[in-house]
Amino acid sequence: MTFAKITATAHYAPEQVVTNDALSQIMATSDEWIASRTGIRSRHISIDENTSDLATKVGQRLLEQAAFPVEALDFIIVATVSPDGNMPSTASLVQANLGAHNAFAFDLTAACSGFVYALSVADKLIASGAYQNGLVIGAEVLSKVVDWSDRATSVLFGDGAGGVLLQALSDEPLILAESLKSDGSRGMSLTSNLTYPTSPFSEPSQADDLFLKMDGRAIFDFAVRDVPKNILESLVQAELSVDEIDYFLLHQANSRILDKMARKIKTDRQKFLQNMQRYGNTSAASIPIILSESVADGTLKLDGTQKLVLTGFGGGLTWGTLVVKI
Ligand code: 4VN
Repeated sequence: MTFAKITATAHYAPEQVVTNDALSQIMATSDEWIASRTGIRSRHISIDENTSDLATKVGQRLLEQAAFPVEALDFIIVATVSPDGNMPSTASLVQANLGAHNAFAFDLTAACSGFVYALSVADKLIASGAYQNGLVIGAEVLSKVVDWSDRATSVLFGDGAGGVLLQALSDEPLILAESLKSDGSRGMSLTSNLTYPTSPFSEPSQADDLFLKMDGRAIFDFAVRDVPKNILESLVQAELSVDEIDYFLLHQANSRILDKMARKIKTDRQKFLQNMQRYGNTSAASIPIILSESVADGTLKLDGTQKLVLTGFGGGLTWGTLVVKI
């Protein structure tokens, strides 16, 4: 059996950096308020690039880095909650932009767990033997989805994209253990782009609710209660102790939440990589961005020696952990 291997990582964010101080010029907030509660100091905000543009940049960088021929791509998965539109999918736009004419392409919607879900799915596509090479990209332009009149949420999010090239060329599994979870019964505590039937045959009852809305307390409590349990269950499944994990790459929503999680799973907080201070919360893009940055700065090596925990959590509700050997 041939397993998937991550052969390249890449990320891209729009050039425009917006600091907390810049936000305090346009709404009643402050660097002190944002930084002390979330760890976020700045974020990238797109002026004119859409989600497919960010994802295409990542795709180009992945192919370039691995000197990989675009026609050999079998699939492209884009995890996003801020697609260019419903049709065509953002992944289809990326396929066209790259000229990946042999690849099938689709978006996967699992909010902040999107990259973790997508990497799990892609791993199975390759493990099945049916497909050999694919791109898994998380990409978001959340600045078009947040409610800029809501200072409680708009300061938390940012734009960016990251991804990996997967190739069937390993005799060892990439994913040592995994646990993907959903609880739709709690889904209304984090919503965006809710739409309702409004045809001439409907009684207009509810108005569309396009912008992002979050019950911060509910999501905070969910993250602290359900996610550490999920990480520990995955480690049990992998028959690994917390100490055998080199680094934990968790969704970059809030550094105080990561502090609490590190305490709950009894690990050194330094092993929780962190970059939300420069990106804010980029939902499905947060894990592939920090993965790519950490490979680029030499913290992580794609040489089969390091074990990582990748954990996403957010809208759906969705959460999930992959224990991977990269
Ligand atoms: C996962 C999480 C969050 C999130 C939840 C709450 C929160 C981020 C509430 C309290 C507030 C500071 C901000 Cl844990 C969001 C997502 C969506 O990607 C996923 N921040 N906060 C305060 O007053 O301290």
